[in-house]
Amino acid sequence: MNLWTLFAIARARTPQKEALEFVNVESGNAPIRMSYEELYTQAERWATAFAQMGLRKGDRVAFFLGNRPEFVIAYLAVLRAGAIMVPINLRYRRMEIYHILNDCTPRFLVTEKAQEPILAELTSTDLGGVERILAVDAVDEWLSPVETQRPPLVHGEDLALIMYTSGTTGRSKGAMISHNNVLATVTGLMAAWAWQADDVILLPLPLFHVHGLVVGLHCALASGATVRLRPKFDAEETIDVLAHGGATLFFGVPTLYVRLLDLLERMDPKPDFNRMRLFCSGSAPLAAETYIAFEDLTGHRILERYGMTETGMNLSNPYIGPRVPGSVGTPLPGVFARIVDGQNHELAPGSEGELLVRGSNVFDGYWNDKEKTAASFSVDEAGIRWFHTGDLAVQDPESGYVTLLGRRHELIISGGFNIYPREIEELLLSYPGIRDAAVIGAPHPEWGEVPLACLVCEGEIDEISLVNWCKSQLASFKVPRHFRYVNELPRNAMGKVLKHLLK
Ligand code: MLC
Ligand code: AMP
Repeated sequence: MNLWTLFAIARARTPQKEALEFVNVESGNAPIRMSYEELYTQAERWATAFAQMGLRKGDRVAFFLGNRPEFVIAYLAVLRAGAIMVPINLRYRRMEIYHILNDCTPRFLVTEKAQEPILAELTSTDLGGVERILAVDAVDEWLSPVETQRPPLVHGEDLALIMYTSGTTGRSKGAMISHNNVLATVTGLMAAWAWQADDVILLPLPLFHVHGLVVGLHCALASGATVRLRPKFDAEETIDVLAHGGATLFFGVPTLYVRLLDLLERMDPKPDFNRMRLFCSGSAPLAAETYIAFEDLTGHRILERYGMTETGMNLSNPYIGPRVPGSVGTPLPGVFARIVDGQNHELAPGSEGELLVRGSNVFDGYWNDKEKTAASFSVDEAGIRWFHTGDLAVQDPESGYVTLLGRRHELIISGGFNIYPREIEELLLSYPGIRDAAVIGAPHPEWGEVPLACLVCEGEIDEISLVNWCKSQLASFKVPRHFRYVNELPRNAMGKVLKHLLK
């Protein structure tokens, strides 16, 4: 079994069913619709073209493109060809793209014409040996009519994805995710959330992350459901689609719910989402106030779940049964979780500690990084390997529900995107006049958290120039929103900045 066969089963069952609908409100273009059969045929054709251009099993293919039907076609084609998809956050800029391409050395870079100005800033060194840049909206240039070839045998243990996720060292690490890992999350969620073939999901989340790609797209395609894909989130259009019975499911990061609420509060009369059967939230903590306000305004209780790039989905509130605001529920089918102290001893329910997980959903390690892989796992008394999530948690002794309390590491989550302070600190330190820098997360009503930089400077710094310079190097959501100037940073005897004091 692999992810292509999972999709092929759905296509064999209902070939004429609509798999994908794509609407770009800004462009005003007519919707694009594809049946399971059409998606299958196109993906096969692209897989053959990739193979003819020299793509082999195990090769990496980087994706730098927005949500669009061709993303799905190309991705399925990569899986069919036995290659590994490496998605890149579209907001990433030169430094970040350079690191990913040079770390996993993809043979092809799949992109779109709109990204050409950004890619034009990359030198051949930045591209890390990419042999071909394939724009999905210029297929005439590379998609020649070809005979279908016999695809390679792809096993469940083979890698499907390398997804870059923030690293403690400042540079992101490539999580190696197998077909089986994704299958485990998908089958677990299909059972837990009662996915059905007549489900329709409105999906504006980016396909370059686990949330959009695995929880949204793969679950839908495996269920024979319909995906209403959007290039970006638009609160007005979302409410319009949901109020007209256009979907049964909606998944968002908390920022999306904050924006929906903002609009819903101003609407009179309130829309009726009566075809909707499930609103889910994840990727960052959903504030209890958001949960309550959403229920008050819509009558729907948001189902909060918890996952990670490295593990897919781990815990979830129940589909049937009480959903508790502020809690992430219990382990999904096939997932095992425990909460441990600093010596990796399992704690009794009610005690706070680090959350460890294991299961077929958990990845095997980081690409080219045995050291960080080893540091992320531990082996228990029975010889079983557990992944250290870095998230602090407590389990309710009565209900068994888990509540997340924060993170062991310094990760900042802004609107569902991860930011590692170290990466920004290193950049700030290379700016003339900055002697020392520390970045922390500041609370923000819409984004959850935003980066705030504490700087020790020689003389005055022009903040506007500094911000513009940072934006030219990094994704703009990582650029500090606030600056504070201090004479020195509080450090412990080891020289480590005491960030809790800065906060
Ligand atoms: C955009 N901006 C952000 C931001 N996204 N700032 C802070 N945090 C963010 N997340 C900034 C841009 O830098 C830009 O700033 C300005 O907002 C407008 O950009 P935009 O691209 O037009 O924004 P918008 O389309 O409105 O995007 C907001 C968003 C997006 C919430 C829709 O951030 C998003 O799709 N987030 C979801 C991320 C996600 O799917 N995470 C899942 C990770 S998987 P400027 O200065 O340039 O104007 C995972 C596992 C799990 O964590 O459990 O699911
Ligand atoms: P990523 O590396 O992008 O996959 O982010 C994973 C991290 O997102 C987890 O380690 C958590 O810290 C956070 N996260 C995901 N879901 C939730 C949630 N429901 N509540 C709080 N934090 C979450």
